[in-house]
Amino acid sequence: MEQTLVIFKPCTIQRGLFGQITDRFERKGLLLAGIKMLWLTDSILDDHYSHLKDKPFFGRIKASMEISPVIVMCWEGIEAVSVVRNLVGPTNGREAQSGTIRGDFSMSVQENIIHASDSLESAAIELKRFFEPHELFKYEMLLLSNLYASDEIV
Ligand code: IDP
Ligand code: MG
Repeated sequence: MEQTLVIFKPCTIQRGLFGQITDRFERKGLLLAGIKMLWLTDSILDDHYSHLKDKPFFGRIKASMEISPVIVMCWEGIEAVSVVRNLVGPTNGREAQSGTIRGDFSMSVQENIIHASDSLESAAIELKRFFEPHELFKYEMLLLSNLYASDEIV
């Protein structure tokens, strides 16, 4: 099973969308392996968004991510990284298709509701950035045979 990191951005906490967005992951059939609330700092964001450090809007993105605490989650499932990215939709909320989280809840490129890891490699790095091993829970999903065929479960 793959695991992926999701961050509920400050805009989502401020707008009171925690429940509605979490519902998307639960109803898809993903397993919640870890969750916590924390305040992001410049140094975490310098690592987390290092691919954007030369962009003129880098300072603005960091400021927007530090307005309120965020909620970080680890979601687990078969091909969870791409499944979650597809649930989230593309970066620009105005261009994201209806039915995706960004398409349904965002009008912005920056204030786009959540972060989700973009590959298995970045998921591993990002999960380590936000969770200690003991903060990620291994438990059986009792509905597994209702969610997957037996040959899909490895
Ligand atoms: P992603 O979140 O869809 O993976 P990235 O390119 O990794 O997109 O960018 C990280 C975050 O930086 C985006 O979610 C968005 O909040 C912000 N961002 C990216 N590009 C822009 C931009 O052109 N203007 C403003 N904010 C941006
Ligand atoms: Mg990204």
